[in-house]
Amino acid sequence: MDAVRDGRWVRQANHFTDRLGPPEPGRYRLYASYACPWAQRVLIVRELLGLQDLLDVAIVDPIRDERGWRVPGGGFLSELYLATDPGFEGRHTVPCVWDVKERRIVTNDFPQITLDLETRWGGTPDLYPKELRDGIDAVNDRLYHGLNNAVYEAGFARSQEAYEDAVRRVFATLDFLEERLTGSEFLFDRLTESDVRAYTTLARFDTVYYAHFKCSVRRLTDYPAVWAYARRLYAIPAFRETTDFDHIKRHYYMTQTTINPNRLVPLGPELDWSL
Ligand SMILES: N[C@@H](CCC(=O)N[C@@H](CS)C(=O)NCC(=O)O)C(=O)O
Repeated sequence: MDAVRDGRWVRQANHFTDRLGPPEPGRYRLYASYACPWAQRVLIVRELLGLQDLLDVAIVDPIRDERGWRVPGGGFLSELYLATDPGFEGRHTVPCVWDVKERRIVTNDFPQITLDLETRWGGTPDLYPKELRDGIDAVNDRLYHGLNNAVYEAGFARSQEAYEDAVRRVFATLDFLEERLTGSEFLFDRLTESDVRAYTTLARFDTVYYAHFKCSVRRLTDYPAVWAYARRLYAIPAFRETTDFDHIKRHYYMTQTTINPNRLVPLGPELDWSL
């Protein structure tokens, strides 16, 4: 389970960490939410690499209640977790990959799922090219601690100090991205895994993280290069078609009731994501 240490919110470790075997049509099913940035990464990569026929997808209901994520056809994601490990006590999270043949969750290790699709299942473009891997890993690490997870650390902080530390990291990372993307189309010389990881947080930034997680020093739209970059990615079908602002808003504002107890969903902001 997540922990709170000195007012800091600490995410639970990923519990199921087996690796995906070779692709086999009908064998693996991805459970994902359009609301969830970690799950959207996998949805984007699946489409970019054209793996739709090899990896089935089940999209969960955006509103989670005390029983957790509701899966299509009735039932809850927790049943799959408990079928795999009856003693599992953590949160039942998306994304996770269910092995239809062995009836078990293979992995909920979100950073590894996309890398496995890229390196073991293939397809083009190559989002994790060998010659760029060290650089991509370093940028991904920076993105995780300074942006992807830092917005959650800000939102769920239990002390002013922990909140401020997280928010400073968020805006330092946006400053870094602004500099890196000024004059560049992508974070590297082509589209890579790092762009997928950056995008899913940027897509939620002004709509959710700014208000709900109090990451409100500046808006994404105040960063000309980063905002143009986010819209450039949104223009790519794999990014756009897996971005559902309605699921995103209803999920965060209606499910995370410790920080939004009245479950009101804001009407704004009005944003024009077209290029
Ligand atoms: N697997 C990671 C990250 C994935 C994650 O946090 N997914 C969220 C949605 S964005 C989720 O499924 N939460 C379910 C819950 O908290 O019960 C974790 O355990 O923290």
